Amino acid sequence: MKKIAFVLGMTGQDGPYLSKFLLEKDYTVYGLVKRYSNPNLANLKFLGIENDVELVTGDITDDNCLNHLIKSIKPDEYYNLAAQSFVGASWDLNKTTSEINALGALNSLNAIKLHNPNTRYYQAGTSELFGNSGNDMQDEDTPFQPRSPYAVSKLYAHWMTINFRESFSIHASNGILFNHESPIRGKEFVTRKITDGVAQIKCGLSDKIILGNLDAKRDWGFAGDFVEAMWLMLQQDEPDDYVVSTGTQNSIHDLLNLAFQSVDINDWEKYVETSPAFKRPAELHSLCGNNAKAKRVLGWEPKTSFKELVSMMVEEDIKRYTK
Ligand code: NAP
Ligand code: G4F
Repeated sequence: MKKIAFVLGMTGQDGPYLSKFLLEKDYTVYGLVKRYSNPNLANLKFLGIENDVELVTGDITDDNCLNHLIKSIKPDEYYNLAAQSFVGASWDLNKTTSEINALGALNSLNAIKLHNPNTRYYQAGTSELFGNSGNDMQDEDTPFQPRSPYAVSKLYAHWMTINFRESFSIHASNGILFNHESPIRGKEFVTRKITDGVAQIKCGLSDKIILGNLDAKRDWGFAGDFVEAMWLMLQQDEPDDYVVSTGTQNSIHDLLNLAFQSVDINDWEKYVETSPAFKRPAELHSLCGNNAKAKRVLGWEPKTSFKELVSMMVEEDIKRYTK
């Protein structure tokens, strides 16, 4: 019998990469898509899987809808990747962010408990939980100090996942994922904003990129590598929580250097401006994940270097402007 996976967040970045990975493992993949007047399946099309997944209409904030879908799909594995995932927007959208990210996780866990308790649950957690921890590297034992409404909403989902595991024996795991990017990353996130901006500059379509805090440091990996760790968590006998990261850190200056270098521009400073409009009410300065547990228990390793990731993203953005 083919295994059935239900992926929420199907139109985003990770949903399509995870679905492609699961299809290659011969899963039947259902994907939740919100109702739109103009559906956006561009990311599924980019990976060539738009006709291989079963799309169902729904919304994670609608508990009736999830109850009905769990009853009818009866998934073996449920990947909750649905979110208002842009930290920068979460101050203005704090209620929406909480309804989707926090209560959406609760709706999911309740639907599983009530209608198919053997479904294994993956919660898309985040390194944003750590805040400005003060540690050089963060691991599963680092205390959480969330600094944005986004991070606070994900903290609720993190603990609710653990609560359902401990109270009702649901196989529910938290992936605490550090930043991961790809050519289908949303253009508001800093990596894609830069690679898209560099591509436009290279193609003569623009002459500047306007950014916020250039001193922030992140542990950036490739989404295509990270989705394997999500799947591996649900293959373990026991549910647990894992940091997933590359263990290397770069600054936005490093990102700019590599992105511009990949198109042979070495004097990038003249193309980059900063504006307070892209700064946040509370910044998170430095993140770098210790992935020892994921390596040891899951046997997971990141495969793509930061340099390869940035080149891949710039290359794809240039293709989009030169088609
Ligand atoms: P993304 O590109 O922003 O995708 C989010 C997805 O959630 C989209 O498909 C979006 O649909 C969907 N969604 C939003 N509101 C929904 C609702 N009410 N009901 C159902 N679906 C809804 O995010 P991502 O980068 O793929 O990340 C996947 C998950 O991992 C998110 O939970 C994110 O918070 C978490 N995470 C991401 C990273 C990272 O670096 N990428 C790191 C740690 C954790 P629409 O497009 O239709 O709005
Ligand atoms: O690319 P970002 O918007 O990603 P951020 O805030 O780290 O969040 C992403 O990763 C999290 C995991 O740690 C996920 F949970 C979350 O869903 C999302 O995927 O910003 C990265 C850094 C920040 O410090 C920001 O202030 O880049 C800085 N930055 C500087 N200029 C900018 C800009 N960020 C954006 N988006 N746009 C700018 O112009």
